[in-house]
Amino acid sequence: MSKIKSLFAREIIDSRGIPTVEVEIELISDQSIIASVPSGASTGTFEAYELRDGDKDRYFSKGVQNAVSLINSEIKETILGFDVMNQKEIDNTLIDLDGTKNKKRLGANSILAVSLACAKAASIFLNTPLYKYIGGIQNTIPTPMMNIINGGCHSSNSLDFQEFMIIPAHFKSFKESLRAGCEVFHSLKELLISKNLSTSVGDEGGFAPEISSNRECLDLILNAIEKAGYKPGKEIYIALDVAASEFFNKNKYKLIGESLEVNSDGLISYYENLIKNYPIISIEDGLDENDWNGWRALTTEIGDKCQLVGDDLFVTSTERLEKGIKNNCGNSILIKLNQIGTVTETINTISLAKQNNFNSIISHRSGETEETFISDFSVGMSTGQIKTGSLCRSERISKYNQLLRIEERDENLKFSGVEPFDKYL
Ligand code: 2PG
Ligand code: MG
Repeated sequence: MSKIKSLFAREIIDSRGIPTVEVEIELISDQSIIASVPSGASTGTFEAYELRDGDKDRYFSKGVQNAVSLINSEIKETILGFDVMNQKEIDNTLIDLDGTKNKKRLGANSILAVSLACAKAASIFLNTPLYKYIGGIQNTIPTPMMNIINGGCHSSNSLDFQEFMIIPAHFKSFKESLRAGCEVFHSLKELLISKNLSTSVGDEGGFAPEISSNRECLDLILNAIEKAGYKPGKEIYIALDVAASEFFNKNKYKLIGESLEVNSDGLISYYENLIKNYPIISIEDGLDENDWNGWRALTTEIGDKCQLVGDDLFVTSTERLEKGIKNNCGNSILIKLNQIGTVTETINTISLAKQNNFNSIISHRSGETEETFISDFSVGMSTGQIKTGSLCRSERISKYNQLLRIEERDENLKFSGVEPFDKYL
């Protein structure tokens, strides 16, 4: 009864108006579900391949009709009749069918859409919430990282850093943490208005004011936290996604907004200074995706005081994470299902991180849909952290609202709160 009766893919659009893949699965039991995949802008070079049509006459080359037709032909023919309860078998079959190292033939977007749909279908078939189907018995609700100021390639302002986030950690529940985040977001809006700065938002719903200085941005956030009645560094922390690969060129980091051109050591000193002066407890992609020596130095210098997250560096791959662990590069990993392409491989990467005391943070992409898989996934995998954007725009809010529902329905779930950061405080 939990075997796949039919499978159908279509081209839909993401939150940026760019096409992405959606899959609909129907089981023999007549139950059906849909799942869709996200897409990034600041993609790491080593991510699994995202298949786009390249047809200049449609969506500026970004159509996904080829990916869709591969699902509706080859993939469908292969996995019709498979039992969705066998996620590993399905994922391994898809990986083998693709046959390339980085899923270049079928595209990670095609493969992941099917992989997600199968997991969702299994939970529907069992009449079990998705997070319970994915995870064990003792699950936690993640602490959110909320991106309230957008820079880098997610906005058109001149901020070098891509994301300025708040982490409302010292709260009893996700619900209270979310409320604090929203209140800070609104205070920040008022502050921006009072300074005649724009309150328009970037790709992930964070404000994108015409500011070029990182410190000015951090000061605004501190003010907004206080104005909302919270204590920065006590109740709410700050996190950055620098996305440094975006401004690394010929062994130099060029921070145009800051008029700064430095090597790895220079940038590490810059961070040391920042974390001394601001309650920053997490820095993501502080250095370039190939700067392993820099990452090792960064980790040696501040790895005991700050969560150092590899996103472009690790691309959710066990291979790259293993290299990082061996070489003392970073202490945490950002987890994006579409960087690797199947649910099974993503779970393997999270397990490797856990075994090695690395924190895992489940993450959205800058291009999202209404899909809320990552909310359930973060609870099911008990990662303790989720990064899913700002407090506006429905594709971001849908993830937070799903976490609210999960928390409300299951009183055994514990909010992770400050626990993931204990070791850095
Ligand atoms: C990141 C992500 C999500 P993108 O760099 O962490 O915030 O951005 O999806 O553009 O890679
Ligand atoms: Mg990132």
